[in-house]
Amino acid sequence: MEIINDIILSLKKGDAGRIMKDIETALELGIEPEKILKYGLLTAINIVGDKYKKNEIFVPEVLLATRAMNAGMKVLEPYLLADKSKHTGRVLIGTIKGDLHDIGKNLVKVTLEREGFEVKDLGKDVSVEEFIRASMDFKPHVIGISTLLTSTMVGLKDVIVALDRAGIRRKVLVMVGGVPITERFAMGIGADIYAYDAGEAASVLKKKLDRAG
Ligand code: B1M
Repeated sequence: MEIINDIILSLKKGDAGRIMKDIETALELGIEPEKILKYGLLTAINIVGDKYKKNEIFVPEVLLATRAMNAGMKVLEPYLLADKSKHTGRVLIGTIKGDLHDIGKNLVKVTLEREGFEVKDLGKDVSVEEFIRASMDFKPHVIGISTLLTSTMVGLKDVIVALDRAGIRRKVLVMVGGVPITERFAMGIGADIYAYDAGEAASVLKKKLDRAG
């Protein structure tokens, strides 16, 4: 579809103004918001990721693409959100200290909110202490920790150890995810849930919390 290609092109160019208009047009044409996200924004950011990996583009271009992604998400988000009155549970989420990647974490947040979870987002570069403090205040059913860098993976375990020391580990489920994380790694550090992507995060949490009553 032409408008989807326009969205991909605008994101690749990092044109935030253009992408907002493209998304409005796509919505006016009656394209489902989920399709705009999947075939437009996510396809485009993955293309950007591949080019970055192959050194065909560099950090400034990725930053522009990120800005466009965020601008697009701002337009799309209200259409992705469903009725928030059906609370399924409380989730505290953040990207671990040292890691500034938040696009995927934001997507997990929106997807969980869509499914009725109340989500408190601590943002990116979140320290172990911030996770513990917020857990005590917000009393989440689930703590979600994201990371995209291999160098910050160890921080996920630090949060789990600190939760244990603070005496709250058994009161919460810990979910981890992000590009370098595997099921094996997640279980190895003592997490309860590994989710490959936002959709899986929502479906696994729904099942787990239903079972917990
Ligand atoms: Co960075 N970066 N980056 N980057 N960046 C990666 C991650 C990298 C894989 C690129 C590469 O080399 N191929 C590489 C990491 C290599 C590694 O550690 N093994 C990398 C690097 C090296 C770096 C820098 C070190 C580069 C530099 O400065 N030399 C630097 C680090 C800065 C820092 O964090 N301290 C850096 C910087 C940046 C930008 C700031 C330019 C920008 C981030 C902007 C932002 O997020 N606000 C950026 C970007 C955009 C990327 C890539 C290109 C795209 C990431 C993305 O947003 N994907 C990325 C390459 C790639 O991943 N292909 C790359 C789209 C997003 C929807 O997917 O985040 O995977 P993703 O999230 C998915 C799943 O992973 C999962 O669900 C999400 C949605 O379905 N998921 C969870 C994520 N979190 C979850 C949590 C859960 C459950 C599921 O539960 C809690």
